[in-house]
Amino acid sequence: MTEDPPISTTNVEILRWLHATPSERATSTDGRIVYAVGDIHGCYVQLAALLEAIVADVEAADVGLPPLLVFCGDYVDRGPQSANVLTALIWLARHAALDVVFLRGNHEVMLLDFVEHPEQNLAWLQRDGESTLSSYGVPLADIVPSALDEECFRLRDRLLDRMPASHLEWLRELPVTHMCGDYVFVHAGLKPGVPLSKQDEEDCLWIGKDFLQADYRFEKVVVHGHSWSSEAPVVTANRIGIDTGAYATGVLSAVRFEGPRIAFLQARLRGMGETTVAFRGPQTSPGGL
Ligand SMILES: [Mn+2]
Repeated sequence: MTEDPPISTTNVEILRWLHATPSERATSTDGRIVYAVGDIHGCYVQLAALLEAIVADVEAADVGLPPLLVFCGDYVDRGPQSANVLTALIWLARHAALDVVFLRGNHEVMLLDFVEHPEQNLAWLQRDGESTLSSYGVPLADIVPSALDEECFRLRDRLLDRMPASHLEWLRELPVTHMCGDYVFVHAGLKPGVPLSKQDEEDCLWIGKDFLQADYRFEKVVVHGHSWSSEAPVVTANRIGIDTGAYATGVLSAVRFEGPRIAFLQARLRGMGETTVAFRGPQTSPGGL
């Protein structure tokens, strides 16, 4: 079984700022406050701190409809505590006084593919999945790489012994996109030139520069994760990227929409961030976000 999650988030700093310019294209969030959270990748401590900050923000706001909280996928792999992240998210879905949507990321797909066909997913196991198996108490450390194609079935079975059934069930049900007001939420992005209703699932989960470098205007502004280059979220005319590489930078980001107003929250683990240029958002606005 998984270890108890650490409860201290004192080593995490919360940063909040209002984006300088309101969105011109996206003015509607269907009358509610909407939050979207970027790629967590097993970074449970930052997730816990960010959720605390979001809950406090919700309590301070004068809201009619319950706020919507969208997670943009890639909950597992790379970071240290994937099992605890899934436990926390499933708890949140059951208990939070928010509407919560969890999107599918390509790392959730790779984990499920490993469960179905371990022998075909050894590259994932060695590259990104090792930390996820380890978080469920299934270490790979004593297995030599050349033995993996035989050992992978045993590793899969040990993982299934230790993974709560609710985790597997939850992973299998994640939707690929979600829409609210003038925004569409998706893990990786969308294929330029293709209407929202005709998007291919593979593109939604995996697309890279074909989406990032295009200035194509979809029917809605795209909010996505999957690709990061620094600790700063990216805002362009057609998309908002909120993956800030938490597993490498220590920084987990969320965006907050209220009508045309765009704001950001970040949970920053102290003592990390050497891999990128330090980023400080503009200071907190006086009235909160
Ligand atoms: Mn991804």
